[in-house]
Amino acid sequence: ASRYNPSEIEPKWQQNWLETEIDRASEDKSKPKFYALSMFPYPSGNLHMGHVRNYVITDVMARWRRMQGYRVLHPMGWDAFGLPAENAAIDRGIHPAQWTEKNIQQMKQQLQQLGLSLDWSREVATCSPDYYKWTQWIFLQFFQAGLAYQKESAVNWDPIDQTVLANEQVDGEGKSWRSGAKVERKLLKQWFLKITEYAEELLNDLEKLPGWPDRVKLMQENWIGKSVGAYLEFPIIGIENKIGVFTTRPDTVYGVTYVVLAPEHPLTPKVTTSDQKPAVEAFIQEVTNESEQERTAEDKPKRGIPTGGKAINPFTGEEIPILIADYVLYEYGTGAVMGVPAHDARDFQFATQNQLPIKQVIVPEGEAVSDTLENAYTEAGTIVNSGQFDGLNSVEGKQVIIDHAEKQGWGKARIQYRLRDWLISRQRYWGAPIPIIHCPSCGAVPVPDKDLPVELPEDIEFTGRGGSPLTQLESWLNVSCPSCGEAAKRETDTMDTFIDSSWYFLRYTDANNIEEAFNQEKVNDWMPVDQYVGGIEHAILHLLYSRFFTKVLRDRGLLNCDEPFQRLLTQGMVQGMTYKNPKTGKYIPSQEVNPDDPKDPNTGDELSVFFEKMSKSKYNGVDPLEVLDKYGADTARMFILFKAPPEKDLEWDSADVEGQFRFLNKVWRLVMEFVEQNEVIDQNADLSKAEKDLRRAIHTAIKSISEDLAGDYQFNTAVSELMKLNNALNEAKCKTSPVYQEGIEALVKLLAPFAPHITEELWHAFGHKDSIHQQKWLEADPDALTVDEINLVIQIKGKTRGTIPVPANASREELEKYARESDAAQRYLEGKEIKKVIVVPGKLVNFVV
Ligand code: ANZ
Ligand code: ZN
Repeated sequence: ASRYNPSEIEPKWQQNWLETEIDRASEDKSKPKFYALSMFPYPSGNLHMGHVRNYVITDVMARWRRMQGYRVLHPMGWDAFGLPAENAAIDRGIHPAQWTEKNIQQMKQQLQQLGLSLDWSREVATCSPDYYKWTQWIFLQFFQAGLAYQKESAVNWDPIDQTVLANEQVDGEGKSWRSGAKVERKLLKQWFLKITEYAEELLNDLEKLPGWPDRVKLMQENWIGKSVGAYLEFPIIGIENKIGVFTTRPDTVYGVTYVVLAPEHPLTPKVTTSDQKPAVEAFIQEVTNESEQERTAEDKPKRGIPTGGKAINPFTGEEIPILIADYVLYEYGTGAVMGVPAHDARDFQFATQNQLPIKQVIVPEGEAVSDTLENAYTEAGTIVNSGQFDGLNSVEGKQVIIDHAEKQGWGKARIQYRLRDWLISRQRYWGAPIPIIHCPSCGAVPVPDKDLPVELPEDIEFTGRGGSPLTQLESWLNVSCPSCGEAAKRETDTMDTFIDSSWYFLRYTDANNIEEAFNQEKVNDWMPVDQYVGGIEHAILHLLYSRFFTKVLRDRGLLNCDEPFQRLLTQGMVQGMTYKNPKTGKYIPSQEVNPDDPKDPNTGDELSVFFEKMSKSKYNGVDPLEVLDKYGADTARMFILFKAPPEKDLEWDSADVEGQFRFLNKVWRLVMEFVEQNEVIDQNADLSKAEKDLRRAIHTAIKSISEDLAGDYQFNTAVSELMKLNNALNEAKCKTSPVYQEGIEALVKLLAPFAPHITEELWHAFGHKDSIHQQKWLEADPDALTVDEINLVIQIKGKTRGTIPVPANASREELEKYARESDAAQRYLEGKEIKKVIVVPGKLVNFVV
């Protein structure tokens, strides 16, 4: 018989599928649609195991749905703008477009080796002008809707290279990746998208996503960060302005003993007295260079100083000091807080450090005010020391106090979100140019649709110095204003690459449209994505931005769905065996380690051995290409699917890879033996017991595998079922029966979504001319599942003495009769008196003697 040779059959079928375009999304509207989507890759040049896992998972879903009779959209593309291409240009002088194109070709070829059923006719690359024309057009949709605006915002500035740096280009010590200079913060006018306008809907609609992991929804909820409370105003002594604060605890307003401004708050210089001025200015210098993380770290002492200014608490009429402090963020709420040290942990720490008074206004129900407060009391309780509000429960008191404030003109109820507007400006070359022209008389003017795309100029020198290359190319920069015709300048910022990926799933529905971003009918036909698969690292930003885009485009009348991704699967990580020297902290490449006695080859130290996410720096990666070369794609797929449920981490284990290769070899031999003997004798008589047993095994496999796929995609148990079926066929005593043929064909069909190449080859070996991947998925026959015989256990005084086959539907009486007649009973009961007979239907009969 022929040998299973993946290196021969896999390329053959891959070629065949490409040529016959078998994976093109069908437009046959009589079929239900299924949109299966993997998060598209950044074209780094090489596929890693995380990609492989992601795409194989989606591919099984897509193939299975096709066999079930769906028309399936399963596309692929490239998230192709971004920093690495520009870094390559700076470091190696290769143009970002060339670098990217080369990587795409290489990775596409690698992807094709996996046997993925992708519709390549819809391939998109976000860096192609055909694509970013529409990215720009969509930006202008936002602009026209008032959802894109400019504002001053801080960037990382490299003072040596005179250029803006992305966060990734600033190291842990705040130094530039290239020049090593200490990075500064600099204010620049930049573009923002008003995602905050959709905060409430983005939060509420999480409820419409039962097919998303709870963990991801919770992360989004926290990111949006809704807080309910009040806006209150504190008059300032001696000047007209008031300090507005946002508080979630209006019930504590009588306990305010000071107010704090963020150092960069515009009122800071106004309230600062002349004697405090030098100290305040020095302090501002210091904190504005710190990152938000540094400023709000919980374990860090809260630093602040008085401004000398004073405010009035409108509720009490008391004079309170105004301070500035690093823990108050300018970007959140109003950039000012009312300090209530008795009831807020941060305020308590701050007041204690700065000798500010602490005044209790909430006590636990039924308790008195305590003399010394060791810590802030942050729970609910009874309001005290608060004039007319004394005695109220603090939770109910909130609204009462807000109502009072509103009546007096001191404030009102307010909802606050953590979510901030999305800063989309990047001072880089390799991104979609923001299609705006700045005119001295007209201001920011959109580039007219007919002039889109604003293409990236090609003849550019990449030095990494002197700002974005776009700011240096006069010929590109200088244009006339589309509105008045005067000399004007192009916007030189490009868009955050997260914009490109916020709508690519819409483009796939109509990827070759040159008239529109997408046709409405097509987008409404395919959307929403039925199943999205990707890494948990995108749980927040990418998914939130995509949801935001979908809602805005819906509100512009361009599509009609509220949520882009119906179901989401976040696949687990692929982990590799990792060797680390615990003394030096160094990772050791596995090739240098003897697995039976793991020692550091340099120092001789005993190594610690564990599984960790594969990464270059840990030398624990497995190259997908090596596995494909050695075993082929089908084995790699089977291993990945079998080793762990898709959402769990997966430990790479070469012995298990080998195991799957052996399994596929067994399937190959079994099927080929059948094909070569090719004698099926149709007796046309009642099925024998062996045939019935085999039929049951076949239909049990169909049922279980279908359920494993339909539920939570439990591929691992589905593969176990396939192995069981293979064993049942192997051991079957009826190899010339039509039932055996049924079983062999079922095995091949059920295996098809998992191992597409070997099954295609075997299917053709049966003599078929069409593709296995266009066959109908099998349905379990309920009749075949019924068990008609069971093994009844015979016990004497609880001890098992034998088993006998009996009809599965036998009654209690019949069971007892069969049992009494059995050899075992006859032998052990001889001459004994039976005191009691216990019958457990379906299981056993126990004689008590
Ligand atoms: C007085 C108060 C008393 C507060 C109390 C809390 C407890 P979340 O839930 O995160 O929205 N705050 C407001 N703006 C701030 C800013 N820009 N920087 C730092 N802190 C700020 O938190 C809202 C609370 O955080 C607000 O309620 C305010 O402190 C503080 F017993 O006001 B609270
Ligand atoms: Zn103009």
